[in-house]
Amino acid sequence: MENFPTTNKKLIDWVNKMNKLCGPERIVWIDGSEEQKLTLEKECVVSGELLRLNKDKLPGCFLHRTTQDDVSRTEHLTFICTKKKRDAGPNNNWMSPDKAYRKARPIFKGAMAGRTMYVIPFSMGPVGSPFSKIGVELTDSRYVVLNMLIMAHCGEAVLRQIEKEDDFTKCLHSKAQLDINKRLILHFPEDNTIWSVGSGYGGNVLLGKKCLSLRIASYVARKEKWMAEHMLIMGIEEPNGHVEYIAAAFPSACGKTNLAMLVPPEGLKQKGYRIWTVGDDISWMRVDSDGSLWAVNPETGFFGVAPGTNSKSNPNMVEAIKGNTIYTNVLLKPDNTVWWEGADGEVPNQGIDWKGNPWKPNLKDMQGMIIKGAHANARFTAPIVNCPSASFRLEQHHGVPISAIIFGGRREHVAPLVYESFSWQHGVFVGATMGSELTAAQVGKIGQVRRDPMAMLPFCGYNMADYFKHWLNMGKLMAKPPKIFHVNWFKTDEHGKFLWPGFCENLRILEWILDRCNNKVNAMETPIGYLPYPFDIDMTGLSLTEAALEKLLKVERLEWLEELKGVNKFFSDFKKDLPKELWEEYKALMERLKKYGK
Ligand code: GTP
Ligand code: SPV
Ligand code: MN
Repeated sequence: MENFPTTNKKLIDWVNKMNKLCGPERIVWIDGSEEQKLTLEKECVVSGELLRLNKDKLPGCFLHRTTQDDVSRTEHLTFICTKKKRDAGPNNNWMSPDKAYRKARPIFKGAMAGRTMYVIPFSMGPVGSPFSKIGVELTDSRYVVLNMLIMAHCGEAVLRQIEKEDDFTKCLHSKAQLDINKRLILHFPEDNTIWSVGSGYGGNVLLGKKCLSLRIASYVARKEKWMAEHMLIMGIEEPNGHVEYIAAAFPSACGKTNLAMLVPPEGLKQKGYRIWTVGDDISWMRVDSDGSLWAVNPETGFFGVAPGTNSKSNPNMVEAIKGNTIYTNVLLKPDNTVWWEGADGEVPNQGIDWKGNPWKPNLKDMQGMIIKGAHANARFTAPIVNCPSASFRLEQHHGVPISAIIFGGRREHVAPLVYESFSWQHGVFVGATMGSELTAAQVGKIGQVRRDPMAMLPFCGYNMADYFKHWLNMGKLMAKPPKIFHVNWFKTDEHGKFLWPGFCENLRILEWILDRCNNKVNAMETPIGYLPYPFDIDMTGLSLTEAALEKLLKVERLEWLEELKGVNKFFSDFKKDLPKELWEEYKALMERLKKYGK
């Protein structure tokens, strides 16, 4: 038997069992040391898994290319495996645990032959915080190890914690043959287990992220009366030093990362705001003894979308990815730096594209389509501490108090720029009825609208009817629940152009939101909720026509009535399981709309 650096029987038995199944040549335990990391990087460069980037311009940075059919999460191959189908709900693909293990076992069988199996003990949340959860990921991918070292607390300290807690999520990953026909992302909430095979893409293989911190965590959170959400967390500091925190749920590639680290726009600068980034993707929240909702970000890194990231859209991120960053599926420039569509500077006149082919601008494929240098879902993995706006409260075991929860989708029409819900229950309805157009972050037809409640459709590890009930119940546990808002940065005019400039200018809307939380401004009552009076949004330094603002803040009765048809269909899928409060809200909204503007 191997010499294991732990005495925890559960861990030893499980590693031995998986070792037998996957048949690696050897086992290496990840200790979290710099030395081990450097060794792994060197091995990756030799094997070709990573390419070392320009040491002067991008120190400690690497480029990785995935296979061409492994560039985003594969939701159709992702399953929740509970004994009862009902517990997974209509929102998930379901397989019985027996069947799932039976299906995956032969794919894992001997899959690590000739490879090393890495054992990564990791903690989501600060090690030892009562709020944190521990996992151990077994993987045959060094790329996964190096990414996990950025995204979570890994190594020795976590092993010691496992000895105390005697509990952890069992996460097994093998890239196997990277065969999409033998790819499965399986969650067994009843066994506290995740099995992922046949992929090398972030969301499918960094098992601490979506798999543990959202799918498994949401399941656990309901039982333990807390919340695991697909939300950014940010602090907005006023000139007097007071910081207010908000959490916002937008679907994948809809602007969480951008908002979480925005730099105040010129026009608002003299007000002296400062933004603190706590997290850009996941928020774990619980009710504290003060009756408010407190949030922690369980991650230590960003796994962000590269295309569109530049000094104008996100200057803090541009700083954060200058060192110790892993780039995936971006364009390689001749000087060993990287580029993507919408990056700073000029378009390079040549390079190697994300597929590894020679590239130059305006190159077309067989169908006459322009070939992109970077994949639309190309990503970077960077430590949060690299970010100039990183919050000083990141490692605090207690988290930060949340004043407002914001939902938002990518909608050309229907949803106005911002509105406030009437109550917690109405806010839950607003979140539950969210819709968004598909992006490159998931496999599917880009642009198509789908309902994505609380931006959790792909990430809720159980029946969403129960999830909505849980949200309603959480509201009752709070003496001071956050107010709930909805935003839409993506409304377009008749030519399909965005009406709202977005990005840093979004602070103007956050300002209104906080003013509402602090009872500083009045608002207009409409059927869908409270909307701002145009004069309550600070427009200093922004040239936006009155007509555009009016359009952004318009509630289109007919569009909303049409929208409700989609909501009705979505709710009906949950049959009698859907909480009656949501149908009540649905009917009340319908009534208000019918009377509106008549
Ligand atoms: P995940 O990491 O997939 O969960 O996504 P995310 O929600 O963090 O998305 P991100 O911030 O990376 O947003 C990516 C896309 O949204 C890019 O194409 C941005 O250009 C675009 N985007 C972000 N903020 C805005 C905005 O305010 N207005 C507009 N029009 N586009 C935006
Ligand atoms: C998302 O798709 O919401 C992401 C990227 O944050 S991934 O980790 O791949 O899911
Ligand atoms: Mn995400």
